[in-house]
This record gives sequence, structure tokens and C-alpha cells, in this order.
Amino acid sequence: MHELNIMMFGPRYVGKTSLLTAMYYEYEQKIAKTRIQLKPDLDTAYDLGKKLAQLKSINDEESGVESTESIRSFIFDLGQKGTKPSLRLHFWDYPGGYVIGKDEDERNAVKKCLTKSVSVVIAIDTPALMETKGKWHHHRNRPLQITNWFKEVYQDIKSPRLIILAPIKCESYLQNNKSTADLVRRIKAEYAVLLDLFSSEALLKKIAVVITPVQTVGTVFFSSIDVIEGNPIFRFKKPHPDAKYCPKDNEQPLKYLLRFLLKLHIQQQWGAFNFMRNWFGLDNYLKEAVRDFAKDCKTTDGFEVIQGKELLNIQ
Ligand SMILES: Nc1nc2c(ncn2[C@@H]2O[C@H](COP(=O)(O)OP(=O)(O)OP(=O)(O)O)[C@@H](O)[C@H]2O)c(=O)[nH]1
Ligand SMILES: [Mg+2]
Repeated sequence: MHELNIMMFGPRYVGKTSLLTAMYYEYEQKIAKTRIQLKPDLDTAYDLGKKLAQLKSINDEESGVESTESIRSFIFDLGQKGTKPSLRLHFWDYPGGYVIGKDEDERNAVKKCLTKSVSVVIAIDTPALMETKGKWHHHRNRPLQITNWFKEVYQDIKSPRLIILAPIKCESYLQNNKSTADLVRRIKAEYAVLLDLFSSEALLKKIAVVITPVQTVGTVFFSSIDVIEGNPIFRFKKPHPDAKYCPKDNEQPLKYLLRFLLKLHIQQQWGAFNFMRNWFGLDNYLKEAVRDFAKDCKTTDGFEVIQGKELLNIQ
């Protein structure tokens, strides 16, 4: 079976594992209705099921999802419903500390994964970006360190990549057109150096960049920040105590990913992805099913393709 790697990227607490969990939940809800099947392996289903229970009972950062302690891959097999899966998606999840720490082994692990991943999901803690004029943004989201990683690893990439900027915990910022536009503006301003790198001459044609604001919980709104020993603790509240877990748009990153893969296949000019030709070629039915599923990627309400439309265009 062919395998593709996708990396969850970002420092500690930003919400990488929660996003993966919510993605899994929404796959189940939405993909189940389509002609394709995305099947987690047993370990993945067990672990994400456990995380899902934690995510459902979130109140603030001191409750909720456990910190990730070591590198983990979550495996999803993709195929036509009722037949043997033909593509394996490995989502790699890391303790955020690896990305900003100095430990040589941990850094090498991150580097290896960034190098081999066809897509990188950069999780962004949105309250840190937006509240108190972004006072905690650098502390929490480490945009400079993130940029340095890509400077180092993307120097001589040969094959196309999809970068997904995924602002998380953004229920409070998607309330109306104005607040949504503000969020997108802030992302572009605060990640300007990273976006400049991606749009540099050497990388522009190889990298697609999209913003996909996801609501990992859907019913928990930012309320205040307490600072304890120099570290911020973000507090959230529910509009009413029994507000239900209702994640929104978490399937969108996957839609973009499948769209990107399908386009690579249609273009058929990238040596490293030759196997995709066989995969989709042999299985026309699957290609059509993926096309169906991936065609309604959102491009409004905070969703935006910043560059690389031609790497995503399957019309
Ligand atoms: N309010 C709110 N809190 C969230 C949401 N998603 C995640 N959280 C909380 O944010 C905290 C960090 O989330 P994680 O998913 O563990 O973050 P991480 O990036 O995997 O962190 P590390 O594993 O330590 O690198 C957890 O306590 C979650 O409960 C959300 O949508 N809304
Ligand atoms: Mg984690």
C-alpha cells in the first residue's frame, strides 16, 4: 500500500492533538456519507477515541487533552467503500517541545518528518494571536522558530507541498464578517516572514498555502487570561453549561489535502509522485469519489488559498 506523510506542526499547547482528534470525529461524521472510506487503524481509533472524550469535556486549558509525550503516528487508510484501501495516510503528531527545544535527537526527528511530509498542518493558537493585541502570540505560537524550520528544511525540496495554516480555538473570532476578516489579516501580518519565504522565487511554484480556521470544540468561547509565574493560562467558557461538543469545519484540511493529491495526479509531472498515477489511474471510481469529496473546499468565512491555486485547481 502506498503511504503519504502529513505532519502536525507547532509548539506546545497550540492544539495539534485536539485538531487531529476533531478531524477524526468529523471524518466519521461527514466522510461516512460519501463513496470513500477513511479507516483508522486500531491504535489510532483507540487513542483518538480517548482524546475525543477529553475534548468533549473541555472547559479551559487545565482540563482537556493530555500533552503529547512522544512522537506518534496516526494511521488512516483511504479507499473506495467496501474494497481494500489503497492509500495510507500517516499523520505525525509531536510533543510541541520538540519543535522549539534544543535536544539534538528531537530536532533530527522533527527535521526528518518535515522533509518527508507532503503536507504540514501548522496549528495556531488563535486566542494567543488575537487577544491583548497579540501579547502572547510569540510566547505561544513561536512564529520565528517555525519560519526557521522551513528555511532550513525547504531549501531544496523537489516535490510540491501543501501548507495548511490552521488557526484553532477560534470560535470567538468567527462570529461575523468583520471579526473573521480581522483574524485573516492578523495571520497574514504575524506570519508575513513565513509567507514571504513560501512565495520566494524558488518555492512559489512548489508550495500551496491555505488558511483553514477550524472550530475544534465549537461551543467553548475565550473568556480571559490569567498569568501564573509568567505563563498565560487561557480561560474559556461555554454559553450555557450543557452546551454540546460541536466541532466545525475540521474536515476541511483533509479536503484540501485530497484535492492537492488529486491535482498532482492530474498534472502528472512530478517524478516523486509517480505512484499516484497508478493509484488514481487504476482506480477511476476512487478518483471520481475523491473529486466529489474534495470539490467543496471552503474559500470564504476565513478560508483562503494564499498561494498555489494551480496546485489545487481540479475543475
Ligand atoms: N477552548 C478550546 N480549547 C481547546 C481547543 N482545542 C484544544 N484546546 C485545549 O488546548 C490545550 C492544548 O491542546 P493540545 O491539543 O493538547 O495541544 P498540542 O499542540 O497537542 O500540545 P502538545 O502535545 O503539548 O504539543 C488542551 O488543554 C485543550 O483542552 C478548542 O477548540 N477550544
Ligand atoms: Mg499534543
